[in-house]
Amino acid sequence: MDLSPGRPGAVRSDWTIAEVQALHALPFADLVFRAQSVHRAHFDPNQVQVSTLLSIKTGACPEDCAYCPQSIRYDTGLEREALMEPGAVIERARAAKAAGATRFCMGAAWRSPKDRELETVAEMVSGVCALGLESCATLGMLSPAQARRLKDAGLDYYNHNLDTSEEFYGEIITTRSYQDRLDTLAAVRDAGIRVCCGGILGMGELPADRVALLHTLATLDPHPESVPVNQLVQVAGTPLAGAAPLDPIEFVRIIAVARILMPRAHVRLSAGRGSMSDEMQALCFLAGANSIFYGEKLLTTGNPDTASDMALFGRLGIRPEPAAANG
Ligand code: SAM
Ligand code: DTB
Ligand code: SF4
Repeated sequence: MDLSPGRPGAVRSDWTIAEVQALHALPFADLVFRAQSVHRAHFDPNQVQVSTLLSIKTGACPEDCAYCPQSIRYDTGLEREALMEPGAVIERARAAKAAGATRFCMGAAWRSPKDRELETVAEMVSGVCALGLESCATLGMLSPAQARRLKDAGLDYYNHNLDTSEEFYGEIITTRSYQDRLDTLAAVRDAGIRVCCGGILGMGELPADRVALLHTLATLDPHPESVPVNQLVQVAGTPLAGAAPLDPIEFVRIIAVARILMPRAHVRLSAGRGSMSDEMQALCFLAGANSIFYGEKLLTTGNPDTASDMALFGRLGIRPEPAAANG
């Protein structure tokens, strides 16, 4: 494929909303063919990156994200847990590596970390990197100095999702703004940490909100290195429990459009795989998804077991992607 500027598959940050809408509206076969063509120009189509998640601090979060079982405002029956000890986290990372993960992502139910807490996370990050794993953290909002501290500890990726369009954001979260999210993303980028940023589908948003989210992500310059596309995991007690389920074909379309817009990003088929058929996951890989969360648990909810994921990889001829060198 010709990757020179202006050709399909070239990396651009000047996408217009009209272009994103037009991709989203393509006949399904045309869209998936184009996404797979872009995918093949940049990646081995038979390799998928595998990340394992661990909740290092669980529940009692002051934010009001309507999807989240960890918000203190909703009674979801979740047991709160204090920040883990670094040694215990590193043991879990070792086990994830032994099971075949190449990246270890640590998530904390914070609005933003206190500096003392960040020091403990920095110790975890160094320990994870020393195992030869890629490290990722998601801790809420960061100041520029906090982002630099994590970079010094060796952090490879920071996950911070925009979740939906700016227009719909206020329907989902009232305790922070879209601009707060963009500010943290800029701090992470400026610190030299790779950016993992995506969203959640199936929260009652309109197709135009999904298009707008992709447009925002694809006009970041540079693009996020990693784009998680989550399907809402409905948790009883959260305001979004009972939301109308998303059409699976629409989910695959969003994966395909993300792949075309951000050709070099790893597009992660993230939360929600537990309720997807093998055939739907295969369609997502065909549409350009090339990363998954691997391990029986996401943060607080379930994920397919590792044996069934390896069996699915086997049936599809997919190999786990080797770890990139740290740094
Ligand atoms: N507290 C930090 C924050 O919100 O940035 C980090 C942890 S938070 C749990 C990380 C991400 O998990 C959220 O941005 C959201 O995209 C995703 N998430 C949370 N609950 C979810 C759910 N029920 N279904 C799908 N994704 C979810
Ligand atoms: C992301 O985009 N999805 C992950 C990760 N980043 C941190 C989290 C999914 C959480 C699903 C609900 C739960 O298990 O608590
Ligand atoms: Fe807190 Fe993050 Fe959950 Fe929002 S998504 S309630 S910030 S843990």
